[in-house]
Amino acid sequence: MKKWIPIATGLAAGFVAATIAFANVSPSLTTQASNSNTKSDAEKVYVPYGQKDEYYLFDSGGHSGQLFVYGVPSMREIRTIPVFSPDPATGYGFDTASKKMLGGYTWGDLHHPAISETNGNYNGKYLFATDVGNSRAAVVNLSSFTTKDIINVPNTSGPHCAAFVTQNTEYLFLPTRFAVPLGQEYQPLDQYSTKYRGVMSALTFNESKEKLNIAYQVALPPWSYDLSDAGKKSSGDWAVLTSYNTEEATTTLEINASQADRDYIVLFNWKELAQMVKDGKYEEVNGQKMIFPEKEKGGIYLVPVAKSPHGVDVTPDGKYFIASGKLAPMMTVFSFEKAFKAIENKDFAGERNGIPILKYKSVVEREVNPENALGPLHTQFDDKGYAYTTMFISSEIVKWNYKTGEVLDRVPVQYAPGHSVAAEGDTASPQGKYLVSLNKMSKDNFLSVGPSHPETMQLIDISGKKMRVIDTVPANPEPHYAQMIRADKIHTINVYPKDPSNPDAVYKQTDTRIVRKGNEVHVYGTAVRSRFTFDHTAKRPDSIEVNQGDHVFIHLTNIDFDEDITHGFAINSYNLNMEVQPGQTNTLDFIADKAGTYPLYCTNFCSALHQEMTGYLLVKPK
Ligand code: CUK
Ligand code: CUA
Repeated sequence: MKKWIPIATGLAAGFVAATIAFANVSPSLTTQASNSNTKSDAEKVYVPYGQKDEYYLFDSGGHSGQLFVYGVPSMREIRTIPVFSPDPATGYGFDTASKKMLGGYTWGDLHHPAISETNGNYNGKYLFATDVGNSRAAVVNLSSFTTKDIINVPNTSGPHCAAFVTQNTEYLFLPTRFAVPLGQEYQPLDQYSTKYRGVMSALTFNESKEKLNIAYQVALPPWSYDLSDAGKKSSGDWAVLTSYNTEEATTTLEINASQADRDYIVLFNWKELAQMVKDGKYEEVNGQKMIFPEKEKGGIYLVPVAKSPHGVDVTPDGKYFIASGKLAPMMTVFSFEKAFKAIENKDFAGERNGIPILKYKSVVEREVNPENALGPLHTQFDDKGYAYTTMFISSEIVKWNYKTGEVLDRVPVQYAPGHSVAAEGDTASPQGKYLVSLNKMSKDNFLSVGPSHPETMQLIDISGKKMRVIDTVPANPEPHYAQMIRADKIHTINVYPKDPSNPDAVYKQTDTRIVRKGNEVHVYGTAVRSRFTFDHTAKRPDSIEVNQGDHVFIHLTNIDFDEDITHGFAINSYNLNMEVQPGQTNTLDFIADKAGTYPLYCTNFCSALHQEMTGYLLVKPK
């Protein structure tokens, strides 16, 4: 049993209550140690050689811009999927298609992954994600674990809370964390309340084209919109998001955005909003269809909530939404049914910016306030109807019954959990079994690597009455949200199928050729163990000769239709690398601006003769 010495110092600097909270949490460690179990913790996380994990965990890479894939329960990292930032190892952001997709950005901040859903359950086909850093959204194909499309979302700044999808992936909503003037034009901050907006965007996904589209946007008041979730079943047409800084402060938000006792949950009916757009009740703003709630009524309501909330999560039965207090030490359970009734009866307590405010009392179901639990952020669910809420400040997970408010168990985590993720824990059918706590600060869990410690993920067995931490692993910065899906729901391809319609693809060495069009040179080549062929008629088929200043396109097809035989392609001193997976065609284009002789080689070890898989790029001086 590990012995934890809580280190309050610095961890929750500024939170006076931190020490008290730790003092409260510590005794339960003893309870955990004496919680005898037939299987040891080591056995529970051990996946024997030759066997596979039961779940995939897709973990947000935060400000790395990437997505990390783990297996659960082994907690082994299997793959990094580059999404919003380049990845030199796979050549993502180097090859022509992914470079275009990244649009010149070399950084992203991926907070929330969301797996596509059918009837409120993960279908394992796609994963969506948003970039808070550069206001983008992306879609990852889960048959190849590759990013297929990235879209820039205008009129918005820092789409944080999403991606969250509706129960049949009709929409993907991106509410914004920062309010900005529409189109991000210059406006003095003194004009904040009148000229700034917090825009929420509704995106659709065209599966056959694997393309994201912006369907419409809503110009919400200039507040910060934080987390959000879509309804399920009886609340399936609705979605909720939390707001803060309804004070509309423009400086020192730490103090000024926490003045008012209440902020709001935004409750909206996305079907009604879509109908409004159909009926032309919108204005065109920078090419987008923008609904202005102060001009067109309907579809959006405000629910008062304890100040500066963070997460809001819909229960698996779709009946309630739970707001986590962040600053208020409680979880507030709201009833959709009550909200619908209040809307029907027009039982409003006024409005803000034209949006009706529902009465807190007419929507709230209960407030749950576990003793000394501080900083509730996010809630997940299991298969038995229990909720699990992360407590950032008191560093624990609280298990509770959202139908009765009864607190059932608490387990300390090390330290400061943001989100947690349970197996399919935000769907209509959570699996129970496992919960992973995504911790912001590890504090001495691992060998020292200097002043900044790695983050951690802690695997918690939630199958029994008592939660039990069974493993702790280091995590790359920075786990925000994650999604855990049953492994048998993911169907990956073994090789890329031949695509006769792709003009860049060459499937036979005898079809390889180099075509010149003015100063553009197109190389249609193949890679196969263990040689490149760029022009089969040439004296040296594995070398390319161009003139200085030529725009060179290398279209390379991996004709090893054999699982896991991936080739790479790099040109020495040209700062270029790309990858071609089995059966895949990929293009790299560059200006041959440096004259000289440059070896080219395969970067991915592919056979015993991998070292021999080389050639030359000869650039003839002008
Ligand atoms: S946020 Cu990071 S802890 Cu981006 Cu989901 Cu709450
Ligand atoms: Cu091909 Cu190494």
